[in-house]
This record gives sequence, C-alpha cells and structure tokens, in this order.
Amino acid sequence: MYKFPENFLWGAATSAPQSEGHGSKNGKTPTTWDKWYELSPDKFTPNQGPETTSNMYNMYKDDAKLMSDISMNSFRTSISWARLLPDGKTVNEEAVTFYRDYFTELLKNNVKPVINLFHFDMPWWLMEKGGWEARESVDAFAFYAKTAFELFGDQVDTWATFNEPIVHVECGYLYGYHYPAIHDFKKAIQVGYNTIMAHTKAVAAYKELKQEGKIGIILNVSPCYSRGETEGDALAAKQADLLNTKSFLDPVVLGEFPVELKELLAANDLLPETVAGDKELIAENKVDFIGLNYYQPRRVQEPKEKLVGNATDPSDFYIPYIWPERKMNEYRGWEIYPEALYDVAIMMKEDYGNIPWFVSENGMGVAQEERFMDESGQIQDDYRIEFMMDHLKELHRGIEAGSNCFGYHTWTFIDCWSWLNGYTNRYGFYRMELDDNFERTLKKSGIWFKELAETNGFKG
Ligand code: BGP
Repeated sequence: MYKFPENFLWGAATSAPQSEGHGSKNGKTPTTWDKWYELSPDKFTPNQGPETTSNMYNMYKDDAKLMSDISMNSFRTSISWARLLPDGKTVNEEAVTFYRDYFTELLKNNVKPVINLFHFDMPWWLMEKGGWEARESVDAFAFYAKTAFELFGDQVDTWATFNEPIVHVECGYLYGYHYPAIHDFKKAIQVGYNTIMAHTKAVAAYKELKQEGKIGIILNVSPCYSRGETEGDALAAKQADLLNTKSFLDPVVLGEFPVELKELLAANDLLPETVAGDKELIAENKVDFIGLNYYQPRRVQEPKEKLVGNATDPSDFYIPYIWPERKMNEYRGWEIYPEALYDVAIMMKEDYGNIPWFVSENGMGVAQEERFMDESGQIQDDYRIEFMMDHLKELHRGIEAGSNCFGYHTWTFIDCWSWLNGYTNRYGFYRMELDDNFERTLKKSGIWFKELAETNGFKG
C-alpha cells in the first residue's frame, strides 16, 4: 500500500482560457489566443479555437459537483485577466459575480480552489504595447494581482502567480508556438526577466495585504539528463538546467539568480535590462510554495558546433538527445519517465531548502479515446491509471526520502482545449463530447482516482 501524507491534495488542474469558454462574451476582451485564432486560424487545429472550450462558464455548478463525485479535494484553475479587467483598469462586475459564484460552488463541494493568475493568456490590449517585452507589463500585472486578491482573498487562500512562465518565453520568442511567434534570444530573456519581476511584485502585493493564505508559482520541470559521454555533454545538461529550471526556481525560492546563469548570459550579450531595486525586491519576496508540472524529462547532448560568445538560440548550448530506451507517449510525442519525479522530489529537498511543493500537473494525452469506450459508454483508460500509478510510486519514494510534497494534481478534470492540439489529445477524468451539450462522462480513471483520494493511497 502506498500511503500519502495527511491532508494531501488530490485534484486536477485546468486554466481559464482552456475551460471557461465565452471567450468573447460577458465583457471579456480578447487575449493573444483569441486574436491569433482570428488572424491566423491556420496555426490551429481546424475549427478548434478558444471561444467555447469546455463551457465551464455556464456549467461550473454541475462541474463542481462532478469534482466532488470523484472525491477531488482541490482544483486549480486560473482567473482570466482580460475578463476581470477588460481594459486593464476597470473591474468587470459580471466577472466578479462569475468567479465568486464559481469559487462558492467549489467550496460548497469541499473542493479547495487553487487559483492561478496567468496561464499564457496575455490580454490583447497589453500585447499591443509589447506584452512581457515591455516593462509596463510588470506593474499592469501587479495591479491585476492585487485586484484579484482583494476581490477573492476571502474565498481563496492558495494563489499562484503564473503557470509555466518559461513556456510563453520559449514558445513566443524562440520556437514559434505562441504569439508573437518570433525568434529572438535576447527578447526571450527580457520577457523571462519581466515575467519574474511581475511575479515578484504580485507576491509583494499579496504580502502587503496580509491575507491569511499562501502564494506560489507553478513551474514546468523537465529534469535534465545528459547523454553522458563527454564533458561537453555534462556541460550541456548544466546549461540546459540553468536556462530552463534554475532561471525561475532560484529567484522565486532562493531570492536570487544563479551566478552561473548571469555569467552565461553576460558572456553572450544576453543580459536583460533591469531597474534599480529589482534585486532587493526579488530577495524580499520569496514564495511560500511551488507547484511543479511534470510531463517529461529533458535529454540533452553537446551541440555539434560551439558558438562561443554569440549564442542566438538555446541549441548553441545544448541539443536534444534521443535515449534509445525511451518509452513514448506517441500521441503527444513526450517521453514517459516516472523516475524523474523522484529526482524532482530530491532536488526540492536538497537544493531548495525542502520548501513545500506539489505536483501541479501530470497526465497523459491520448487521441481518439472513443476507441476505448465499452458498451456502457465508459472509456476504459487503463493506460492513464497505469501512468498515474507509475508516477505516484516515484513520488511516494521521494516523500519517504523526506521531500515536502503536499499534493498531486493531474491534467485534467474534464477533457479540454489545448493550445496546439485543439481537442485531439484527451487528458480528462471526464470525457467531453464536442456537441451542443458538452456532455461529460466519467472515465475509468476517474473511478480509480476517487478511490485513491478517499483512501489517500493505493495498492501497487
Ligand atoms: C501544460 C500546460 C497546460 C496543458 C498541458 C497539456 O504544459 O500548462 O495548459 O495544455 O500542458 O499539454 P498539451 O495541451 O499541449 O497537450
């Protein structure tokens, strides 16, 4: 029997843009996703834009009940910045009513709301001013965060500032997957830096309000393993870790950037512009907890050609390595490697002062799940149960070794819209039909999860 600590959080995560729907209604202004779909629909799965998603805007009451039906004790979603503050300044009262009622329903169903403020959904009005490239975005975000704390702080005691902030950095400014889809390493670093400052000022605003709650951030973690044949491979892994993991974890948990990261950026003329006082603010506003989204490891090797001093892309430091023994989730193209979760747990214990943390996303997206529907209409997603079990065993091993993990959230509760893949890959405990009723049906994994949550563990 694998038993987990008392009061362990068992739940699932989603985001406002991927679940609410009503993308252009009820006072909400467009985000980069709404606009990008309007301007370049060819970048998306055909006819699958961000307008309706899972329709939780209308169905949250029933959905809160569905959460309680599978004994979820917690649920992460985000607030939509463009819904709450359509012009960045004026509160949309309809949004306040919606979120207050949504959170009330969760609480009534004994589901703790874990509320995040930014999940890739940059308001268009701010993008037009440069988005995270512009320093102005830092104060705009801090104002939004403070507004949200004031409006919902009596209902929500666990806040996150950002979800996977490195994703909007790399996908928007290096790899072309998110708007504005440009390639500029220097801008990418500036965007990352401004994001950290926005996070820091939001944490400062929260602490100033002296509400009785905790604030953290959700980071994606892909532990880095090198091919390991040469010294260059080891260096590649180290630099990949500095750029992708320590760049965010160190300032938010330890209160400063790693010296080696600053040296690496300086040597390549990539240091961002800063403002006097930033360093002190970062040092004074560490987080209370960390959420870590874990899907896949990062395997790297040294690049074939070394560009000394004028890197224009992370691939000048490291390139992917394909481990011959890897096991893949072919639908998503991600390696499945549960052992990394143990390594993550130990990293948090040893390198980050054993700060409280939780697995804030872990999951398996599978295409055409209707293939696995039995006669009663239930999806027999045994592969998902196996995936969770394998990861939970490794997490358990990390907790036994002393890591301070307080919960496990899957991606996701109800099948939802994906930025890059529309509704192709399904992740939910509940299947969602793409019809006018958005019908939800429990999958086998939801039943397994219910027992897991109720017994606070499982038999291996
Ligand atoms: C995480 C994001 C989620 C979600 C998930 C699944 O990185 O935080 O928003 O989308 O990945 O990924 P995908 O939708 O690309 O399959």
